[in-house]
Amino acid sequence: MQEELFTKIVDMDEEGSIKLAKEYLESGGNPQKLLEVCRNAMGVIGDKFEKGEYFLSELILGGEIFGSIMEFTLPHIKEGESEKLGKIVLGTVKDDIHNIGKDIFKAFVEAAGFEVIDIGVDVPEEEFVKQVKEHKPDIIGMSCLITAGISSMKRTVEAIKAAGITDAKIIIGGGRVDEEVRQLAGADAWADDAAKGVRLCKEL
Ligand code: B12
Repeated sequence: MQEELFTKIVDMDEEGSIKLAKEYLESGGNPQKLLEVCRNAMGVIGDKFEKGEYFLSELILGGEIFGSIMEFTLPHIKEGESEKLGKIVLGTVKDDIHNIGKDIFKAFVEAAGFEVIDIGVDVPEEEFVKQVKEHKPDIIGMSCLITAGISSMKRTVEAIKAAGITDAKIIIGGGRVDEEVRQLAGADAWADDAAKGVRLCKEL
Protein backbone atom coordinates (compact mmCIF):
# COMPACT_ATOMS: atom_id res chain seq x y z
CA MET A 1 0.00 0.00 0.00
CA GLN A 2 2.64 2.46 1.14
CA GLU A 3 4.48 2.99 -2.13
CA GLU A 4 1.31 2.98 -4.21
CA LEU A 5 -0.42 5.52 -1.98
CA PHE A 6 2.69 7.71 -1.84
CA THR A 7 2.85 7.78 -5.67
CA LYS A 8 -0.87 8.45 -6.07
CA ILE A 9 -0.73 11.44 -3.71
CA VAL A 10 2.41 12.90 -5.32
CA ASP A 11 0.76 12.40 -8.75
CA MET A 12 -2.35 14.26 -7.49
CA ASP A 13 -4.65 11.25 -8.02
CA GLU A 14 -7.24 12.41 -5.48
CA GLU A 15 -9.86 9.74 -6.09
CA GLY A 16 -7.32 6.89 -6.30
CA SER A 17 -5.44 7.87 -3.15
CA ILE A 18 -8.61 8.28 -1.06
CA LYS A 19 -9.93 4.90 -2.27
CA LEU A 20 -6.63 3.18 -1.49
CA ALA A 21 -6.37 4.79 1.97
CA LYS A 22 -9.94 3.70 2.82
CA GLU A 23 -9.26 0.14 1.66
CA TYR A 24 -6.08 0.03 3.74
CA LEU A 25 -7.90 1.15 6.91
CA GLU A 26 -10.86 -1.18 6.27
CA SER A 27 -8.47 -4.11 6.00
CA GLY A 28 -7.13 -3.28 9.47
CA GLY A 29 -4.15 -1.12 8.41
CA ASN A 30 -2.30 1.09 10.90
CA PRO A 31 -3.72 4.67 10.86
CA GLN A 32 -0.45 6.19 12.10
CA LYS A 33 1.49 4.51 9.30
CA LEU A 34 -1.09 5.78 6.82
CA LEU A 35 -0.64 9.38 7.99
CA GLU A 36 3.13 8.99 7.87
CA VAL A 37 2.94 7.97 4.20
CA CYS A 38 0.74 10.99 3.47
CA ARG A 39 3.13 13.28 5.31
CA ASN A 40 6.11 11.98 3.34
CA ALA A 41 4.19 12.54 0.11
CA MET A 42 3.42 16.12 1.21
CA GLY A 43 7.15 16.62 1.74
CA VAL A 44 7.80 15.67 -1.89
CA ILE A 45 4.95 17.92 -3.09
CA GLY A 46 6.53 20.77 -1.09
CA ASP A 47 9.95 20.05 -2.64
CA LYS A 48 8.45 20.06 -6.14
CA PHE A 49 6.75 23.38 -5.36
CA GLU A 50 10.06 24.81 -4.20
CA LYS A 51 11.79 23.63 -7.41
CA GLY A 52 9.06 25.17 -9.57
CA GLU A 53 7.85 21.77 -10.83
CA TYR A 54 4.53 22.18 -9.00
CA PHE A 55 2.53 25.36 -8.46
CA LEU A 56 0.21 26.70 -5.77
CA SER A 57 -2.70 24.73 -7.28
CA GLU A 58 -0.83 21.46 -6.59
CA LEU A 59 0.00 22.61 -3.06
CA ILE A 60 -3.71 23.27 -2.51
CA LEU A 61 -4.81 19.96 -4.04
CA GLY A 62 -2.18 18.10 -2.02
CA GLY A 63 -3.55 19.73 1.13
CA GLU A 64 -7.09 18.75 0.12
CA ILE A 65 -6.14 15.12 -0.49
CA PHE A 66 -4.37 14.92 2.88
CA GLY A 67 -7.30 16.72 4.53
CA SER A 68 -9.79 14.19 3.13
CA ILE A 69 -7.69 11.20 4.19
CA MET A 70 -7.15 12.76 7.62
CA GLU A 71 -10.90 13.17 8.13
CA PHE A 72 -11.62 9.45 8.10
CA THR A 73 -8.25 8.39 9.60
CA LEU A 74 -8.05 10.55 12.75
CA PRO A 75 -11.11 8.95 14.43
CA HIS A 76 -9.21 5.64 14.35
CA ILE A 77 -6.41 7.23 16.37
CA LYS A 78 -8.80 8.74 18.89
CA GLU A 79 -9.75 5.35 20.35
CA GLY A 80 -7.27 5.85 23.15
CA GLU A 81 -6.85 6.13 26.88
CA SER A 82 -9.44 7.98 28.93
CA GLU A 83 -7.44 9.16 31.97
CA LYS A 84 -6.63 12.87 31.57
CA LEU A 85 -2.92 13.63 31.73
CA GLY A 86 -3.21 17.40 31.44
CA LYS A 87 -4.56 20.28 29.39
CA ILE A 88 -3.01 21.78 26.25
CA VAL A 89 -3.89 25.01 24.45
CA LEU A 90 -2.83 24.43 20.85
CA GLY A 91 -2.72 26.71 17.81
CA THR A 92 -0.83 27.56 14.63
CA VAL A 93 0.95 30.87 15.06
CA LYS A 94 0.20 34.19 13.37
CA ASP A 95 0.79 34.44 9.60
CA ASP A 96 0.68 30.64 9.21
CA ILE A 97 -2.52 28.97 8.01
CA HIS A 98 -1.26 25.36 7.80
CA ASN A 99 -3.50 23.22 10.00
CA ILE A 100 -2.87 19.60 8.99
CA GLY A 101 0.15 18.98 11.24
CA LYS A 102 -1.51 20.71 14.18
CA ASP A 103 -4.64 18.58 13.75
CA ILE A 104 -2.62 15.37 13.60
CA PHE A 105 -0.66 16.30 16.73
CA LYS A 106 -3.98 17.12 18.42
CA ALA A 107 -5.41 13.68 17.59
CA PHE A 108 -2.24 11.92 18.81
CA VAL A 109 -2.02 13.83 22.07
CA GLU A 110 -5.76 13.46 22.75
CA ALA A 111 -5.46 9.72 22.18
CA ALA A 112 -2.63 9.71 24.72
CA GLY A 113 -4.98 11.24 27.32
CA PHE A 114 -4.53 15.02 27.13
CA GLU A 115 -7.39 17.49 26.85
CA VAL A 116 -6.77 19.85 23.93
CA ILE A 117 -8.21 23.33 23.44
CA ASP A 118 -7.66 23.97 19.72
CA ILE A 119 -7.55 27.70 19.02
CA GLY A 120 -7.09 27.40 15.26
CA VAL A 121 -4.61 28.84 12.78
CA ASP A 122 -3.04 32.27 12.18
CA VAL A 123 -3.47 32.96 15.90
CA PRO A 124 -2.09 36.36 17.04
CA GLU A 125 -0.02 36.46 20.22
CA GLU A 126 -2.69 38.37 22.17
CA GLU A 127 -5.23 35.61 21.37
CA PHE A 128 -2.80 32.95 22.65
CA VAL A 129 -2.42 34.95 25.88
CA LYS A 130 -6.21 35.37 26.22
CA GLN A 131 -6.89 31.66 25.70
CA VAL A 132 -4.12 30.61 28.07
CA LYS A 133 -5.43 32.93 30.80
CA GLU A 134 -8.92 31.53 30.29
CA HIS A 135 -8.09 27.81 30.14
CA LYS A 136 -5.02 27.67 32.41
CA PRO A 137 -3.36 24.78 30.53
CA ASP A 138 -0.39 22.72 31.71
CA ILE A 139 1.13 22.98 28.24
CA ILE A 140 0.97 25.50 25.39
CA GLY A 141 1.53 24.04 21.91
CA MET A 142 2.40 26.11 18.87
CA SER A 143 2.57 24.82 15.31
CA CYS A 144 4.64 26.50 12.59
CA LEU A 145 5.36 25.43 9.01
CA ILE A 146 6.69 28.58 7.40
CA THR A 147 9.76 30.68 8.07
CA ALA A 148 7.62 33.76 8.72
CA GLY A 149 6.03 31.91 11.62
CA ILE A 150 9.30 31.69 13.56
CA SER A 151 9.19 35.35 14.60
CA SER A 152 5.48 34.92 15.43
CA MET A 153 6.41 32.07 17.79
CA LYS A 154 9.10 34.20 19.42
CA ARG A 155 6.67 37.09 19.88
CA THR A 156 4.00 34.76 21.26
CA VAL A 157 6.37 33.22 23.82
CA GLU A 158 7.46 36.74 24.84
CA ALA A 159 3.83 37.88 25.19
CA ILE A 160 2.98 34.82 27.31
CA LYS A 161 5.92 35.47 29.62
CA ALA A 162 5.18 39.23 29.75
CA ALA A 163 1.63 38.36 30.86
CA GLY A 164 3.16 36.63 33.90
CA ILE A 165 2.31 33.10 32.71
CA THR A 166 5.27 31.03 33.84
CA ASP A 167 3.80 27.74 35.05
CA ALA A 168 2.68 26.39 31.63
CA LYS A 169 5.38 24.63 29.57
CA ILE A 170 5.68 25.63 25.93
CA ILE A 171 6.19 23.10 23.14
CA ILE A 172 6.63 24.08 19.51
CA GLY A 173 6.24 21.82 16.49
CA GLY A 174 5.93 21.65 12.73
CA GLY A 175 8.16 21.56 9.70
CA ARG A 176 10.04 24.79 10.45
CA VAL A 177 11.06 23.88 13.96
CA ASP A 178 14.37 22.60 15.34
CA GLU A 179 16.61 23.09 18.40
CA GLU A 180 17.90 26.42 17.08
CA VAL A 181 14.35 27.72 16.62
CA ARG A 182 13.39 26.44 20.09
CA GLN A 183 16.21 28.46 21.61
CA LEU A 184 15.39 31.52 19.54
CA ALA A 185 11.70 31.35 20.43
CA GLY A 186 12.40 30.62 24.10
CA ALA A 187 10.22 27.48 24.19
CA ASP A 188 10.75 24.51 26.52
CA ALA A 189 10.65 21.73 23.92
CA TRP A 190 10.26 21.08 20.20
CA ALA A 191 9.12 18.21 18.01
CA ASP A 192 8.93 17.67 14.28
CA ASP A 193 6.67 14.68 14.52
CA ALA A 194 3.51 14.04 16.49
CA ALA A 195 4.64 10.89 18.30
CA LYS A 196 7.77 12.64 19.60
CA GLY A 197 5.56 15.59 20.65
CA VAL A 198 3.36 13.27 22.70
CA ARG A 199 6.40 11.72 24.43
CA LEU A 200 7.68 15.19 25.32
CA CYS A 201 4.29 16.36 26.62
CA LYS A 202 4.26 13.40 29.01
CA GLU A 203 7.71 14.41 30.27
CA LEU A 204 7.11 18.17 30.60
C1 B12 B 1 -0.29 21.48 2.06
C2 B12 B 1 0.59 22.70 2.09
C3 B12 B 1 -0.05 23.94 1.99
C4 B12 B 1 -1.57 24.10 2.03
C5 B12 B 1 -2.01 24.01 3.51
C6 B12 B 1 -3.29 23.24 3.68
C7 B12 B 1 -3.64 23.06 5.14
N1 B12 B 1 -4.94 22.97 5.34
O1 B12 B 1 -2.83 23.01 6.06
C8 B12 B 1 -1.75 25.52 1.41
C9 B12 B 1 -1.95 25.38 -0.08
C10 B12 B 1 -2.89 26.36 1.98
C11 B12 B 1 -0.36 26.13 1.66
C12 B12 B 1 -0.13 27.49 1.62
C13 B12 B 1 1.15 28.03 1.65
N2 B12 B 1 2.31 27.37 1.72
CO1 B12 B 1 2.42 25.48 2.15
N3 B12 B 1 2.76 23.65 2.19
C14 B12 B 1 2.00 22.60 2.21
C15 B12 B 1 2.85 21.31 2.28
C16 B12 B 1 2.93 20.69 0.88
C17 B12 B 1 2.38 20.26 3.26
C18 B12 B 1 2.15 20.74 4.70
C19 B12 B 1 1.61 19.60 5.52
O2 B12 B 1 0.41 19.50 5.75
N4 B12 B 1 2.51 18.67 5.90
C20 B12 B 1 2.13 17.43 6.57
C21 B12 B 1 2.10 17.59 8.09
C22 B12 B 1 1.53 16.31 8.72
O3 B12 B 1 3.40 17.75 8.55
P1 B12 B 1 3.76 18.81 9.70
O4 B12 B 1 2.94 20.00 9.57
O5 B12 B 1 5.22 18.93 9.76
O6 B12 B 1 3.21 18.12 11.04
C23 B12 B 1 3.81 17.06 11.74
C24 B12 B 1 4.86 17.49 12.77
O7 B12 B 1 5.59 18.61 12.38
C25 B12 B 1 4.11 17.62 14.06
N5 B12 B 1 3.54 18.92 14.44
C26 B12 B 1 2.91 19.84 13.69
N6 B12 B 1 2.50 20.85 14.44
C27 B12 B 1 2.85 20.59 15.72
C28 B12 B 1 2.68 21.31 16.90
C29 B12 B 1 3.20 20.80 18.08
C30 B12 B 1 3.03 21.57 19.35
C31 B12 B 1 3.90 19.56 18.08
C32 B12 B 1 4.48 19.05 19.33
C33 B12 B 1 4.06 18.84 16.90
C34 B12 B 1 3.53 19.35 15.73
O8 B12 B 1 3.06 16.67 13.94
C35 B12 B 1 2.71 16.43 12.58
C36 B12 B 1 2.55 14.94 12.37
O9 B12 B 1 3.75 14.24 12.63
C37 B12 B 1 4.22 21.90 2.77
C38 B12 B 1 5.44 21.05 2.44
C39 B12 B 1 6.05 20.40 3.68
N7 B12 B 1 7.19 19.79 3.47
O10 B12 B 1 5.54 20.48 4.78
C40 B12 B 1 4.19 23.30 2.16
C41 B12 B 1 5.01 24.45 2.78
C42 B12 B 1 4.93 24.41 4.30
N8 B12 B 1 4.31 25.63 2.30
C43 B12 B 1 5.11 26.57 1.94
C44 B12 B 1 4.71 27.82 1.41
C45 B12 B 1 5.80 28.73 0.88
C46 B12 B 1 3.36 28.19 1.38
C47 B12 B 1 2.79 29.53 0.92
C48 B12 B 1 3.59 30.78 1.32
C49 B12 B 1 2.63 29.44 -0.61
C50 B12 B 1 2.17 30.72 -1.31
N9 B12 B 1 3.00 31.18 -2.20
O11 B12 B 1 1.13 31.25 -1.01
C51 B12 B 1 1.40 29.50 1.57
C52 B12 B 1 1.49 30.08 2.98
C53 B12 B 1 0.18 30.43 3.54
C54 B12 B 1 0.32 30.85 5.01
N10 B12 B 1 0.28 32.14 5.27
O12 B12 B 1 0.45 30.01 5.90
C55 B12 B 1 6.57 26.20 2.19
C56 B12 B 1 7.16 26.92 3.40
C57 B12 B 1 8.58 27.36 3.13
C58 B12 B 1 9.11 28.24 4.21
N11 B12 B 1 10.35 27.97 4.55
O13 B12 B 1 8.50 29.13 4.72
C59 B12 B 1 6.51 24.65 2.23
C60 B12 B 1 7.57 24.00 3.13
C61 B12 B 1 6.63 24.13 0.77
C62 B12 B 1 8.01 24.37 0.20
N12 B12 B 1 8.90 23.38 0.31
O14 B12 B 1 8.27 25.42 -0.34
N13 B12 B 1 0.55 25.17 1.87
